[in-house]
Amino acid sequence: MEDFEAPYAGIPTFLKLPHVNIKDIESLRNVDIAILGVPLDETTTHRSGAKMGPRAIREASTSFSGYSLRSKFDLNDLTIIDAGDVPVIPGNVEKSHMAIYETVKQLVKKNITSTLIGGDHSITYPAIKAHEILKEKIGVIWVDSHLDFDMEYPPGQRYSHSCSLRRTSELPFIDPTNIVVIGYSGYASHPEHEEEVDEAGIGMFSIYDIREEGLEKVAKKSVEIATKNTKSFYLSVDIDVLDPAFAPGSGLHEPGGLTPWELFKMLAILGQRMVAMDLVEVAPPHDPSGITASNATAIIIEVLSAAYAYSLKKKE
Ligand SMILES: [Mn+2]
Repeated sequence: MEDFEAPYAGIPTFLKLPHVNIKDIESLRNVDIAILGVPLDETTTHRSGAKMGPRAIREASTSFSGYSLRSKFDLNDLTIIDAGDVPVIPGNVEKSHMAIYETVKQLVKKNITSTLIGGDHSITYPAIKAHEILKEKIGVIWVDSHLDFDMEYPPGQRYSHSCSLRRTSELPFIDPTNIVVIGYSGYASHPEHEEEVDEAGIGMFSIYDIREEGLEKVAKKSVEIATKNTKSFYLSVDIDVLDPAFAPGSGLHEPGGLTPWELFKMLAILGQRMVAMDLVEVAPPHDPSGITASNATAIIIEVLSAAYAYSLKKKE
């Protein structure tokens, strides 16, 4: 019998990688990267469906090899696993966030590159909080067409996807001057949102800054900000930074977003110095052709390949 499996056959783990249950992570040795699904969208404030994101992205990813022509790097040369999903509790954001925090903490402890697939953007805060065990400052690069900087939204909700950057900026090991938001476009926001981000000392490159200053310049400046007095940064990518033409399956459309080409080019620079990443807000019920899930897969491959091509080159 041929040792061949069609892309659409078999169990669809991410890139058809081996599945290791996150409960067995303690026994793992020498793993470079763990893919972790976070099927949670309880805090979505517009269109829901992001809890189905991990499964859709895994399925889309079965058509990808794991090679990035851009970075000339093949992820299959690393020890990379699909660690399954964080055991979230439907309807219970607090317990679900605690589960994300505990799971990512285990990966950080073992020096494994966490790669989270959301889920809504609320998952990023507990994932970043898990890095407190490093006992050092880290930066944050937030690629998103929204600022996610509400104090509470809706009223009384402090841990929704609209507040995740605000909560992140309050963490004691994150200096707000090491945070940068890239891709803000503003149709869903109000002028005071920008002022609040600015007053907090957070860097911001809007969609207009990217087009005026150029992708590479913005990416390099962002890395400089995030790594000033830190060794590394957490990279969070909200799929809605892409124009809705390329990512119809998101929780909230922002017309006038980036093209995949622009985003991938930028991520090849941003990916180089990141310590962990997430890709959030893919909502498959609004993604009839599957293009959003395919772009999400490419984003993950571009970031991880850029990170490892860079770190292995540095070691040489
Ligand atoms: Mn977001």
